[in-house]
Amino acid sequence: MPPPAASSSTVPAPSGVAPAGPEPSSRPERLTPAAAGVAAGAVTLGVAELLAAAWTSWLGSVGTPSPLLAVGGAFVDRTPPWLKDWAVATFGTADKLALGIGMGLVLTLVCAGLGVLAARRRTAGLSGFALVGVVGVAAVLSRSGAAPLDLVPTGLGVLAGTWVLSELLQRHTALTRGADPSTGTAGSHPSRRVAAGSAPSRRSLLATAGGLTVLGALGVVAGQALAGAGRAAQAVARAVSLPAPRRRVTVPAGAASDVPGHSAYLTPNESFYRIDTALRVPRVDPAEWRLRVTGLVDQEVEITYEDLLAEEHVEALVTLTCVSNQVGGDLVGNARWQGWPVRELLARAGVRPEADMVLSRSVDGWTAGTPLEVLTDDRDALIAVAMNGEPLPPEHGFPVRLVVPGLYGYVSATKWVTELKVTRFDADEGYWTPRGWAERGPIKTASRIDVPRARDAVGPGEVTVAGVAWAQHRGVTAVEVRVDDGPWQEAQLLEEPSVDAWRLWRWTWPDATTGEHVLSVRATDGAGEVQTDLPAPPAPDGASGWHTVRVSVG
Ligand SMILES: Nc1nc2c(c(=O)[nH]1)N[C@H]1C(S)=C(S)[C@@H](COP(=O)(O)O)O[C@H]1N2
Ligand SMILES: [Mo]
Repeated sequence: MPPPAASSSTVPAPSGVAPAGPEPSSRPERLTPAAAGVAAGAVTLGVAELLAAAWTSWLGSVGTPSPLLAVGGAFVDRTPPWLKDWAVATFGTADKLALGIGMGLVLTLVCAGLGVLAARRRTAGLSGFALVGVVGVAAVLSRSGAAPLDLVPTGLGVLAGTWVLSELLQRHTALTRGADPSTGTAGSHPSRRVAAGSAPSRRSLLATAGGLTVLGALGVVAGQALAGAGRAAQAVARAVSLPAPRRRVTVPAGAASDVPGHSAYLTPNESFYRIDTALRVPRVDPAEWRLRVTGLVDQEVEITYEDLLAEEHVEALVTLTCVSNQVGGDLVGNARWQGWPVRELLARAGVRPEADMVLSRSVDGWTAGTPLEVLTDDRDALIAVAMNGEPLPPEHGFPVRLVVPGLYGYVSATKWVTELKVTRFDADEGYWTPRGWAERGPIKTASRIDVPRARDAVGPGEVTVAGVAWAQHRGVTAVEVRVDDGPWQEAQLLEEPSVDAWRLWRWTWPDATTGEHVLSVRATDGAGEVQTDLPAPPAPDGASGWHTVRVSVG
């Protein structure tokens, strides 16, 4: 509805001159209720997160009593592929931090809005606030491993927050009325009443709300820190002593490169990419850990960590790749893994002939659906306990994960694995499949230029170009580089100790001429198949296309 013509009396003041009339908006009237709403939200979360830390650390809750982590986790579970793509492309492995900041902003706005609503219509506002609490409780109860007791932290937090909100608003109302006893007098702008009558009390009310907000935020930070510190997984991980593998692998010197900026053949554990849906790294005590083989088997089998360490282990060089990796991206890493072949455990259980898939499940309920044949053929599909000679780091799956050569991580590389359900593709599906990702995820042949990097200044003259190429389980038999639209030139391949791992390559650009140039790369796999130039986004089954780098020479 258009404003009545009379409202044009609020002529904007010339810049630098304060308006002469009443304050231009009812902002001060809304500020206090909004601040009260934010304070109530902060107190809710502060109380809930502190209690959740106690639940996790001392009550040993295996669910997600933290409402922030539960809501965040539920959100992650419902992320459509385009959003996951965008988030990974934009934030990379900082996607969890970005999610946290986004949730903080949304919650602040919602709480501020509910505060304003509650100042006008108390019941509606407080009910809205409680409703947000119910969403939190529902999220907590929906997480894997949730027990009824897990709702207590969020429930008590919401009670505390609702009380704070109604208490602050009551004072706010008292102020508003107290400033002008003739409430409802026409012509007296409400904000003016307050501003004129009780600026100091308003200020102290705002200060109280601000103080409560800070306290609440501190509670959240302390809660997260305490929950983290209460986890012993890291210490335990360091204490584990690994058995000697039956077969060891060594990396020949000829597989690695000394070109500055070139990928290391083995990616150090600290810099290995991490992708998972776990907002907090699961804590798994190896003494409690079990791996169960269930489903279409002759007999169910359950093994302990000790049992697993007593089996004959092998080592294997396997390059993991995330299906979300963009062309030229870095969601790929190579490691020396140690573990027990999956096929030996499956053989012990006796797989029924009608089975064609293994649904592996992690302690936090995440699942991957892996074709049975890649777990039973002669490749090194491992129940892995070590990465580059160290027990698995907690964020890479301690104590036990799966590593399967040739498949993207989302259909194979289950971290914190606790169950292998032998099943069928037409009966079960992995976590990402109903979310828009392909049922099967063999890794596409790919190559990447590491140096020079985009927009590096190089040359003129001789320029070293170097990078990696991967076609897991098929191997890389050729890499070619091209300058602008020139002919493809054969790159020098470094040694390939395993077809399951990436291969480093380099090429000397003999005569780089001044100006802008585009370098392109493509690989050929062990079957003689040349990497496709057809560009495809990561969803649904992995990106494709040639990696190009624009450099300026001179
Ligand atoms: N439990 C669990 N395991 C998981 C995932 C997960 O979300 N949860 N993500 C998978 C995906 S998508 C990838 S790419 C690899 C990444 O393994 P990394 O973090 O050790 O590099 O782990 C896989 N294993
Ligand atoms: Mo992934």
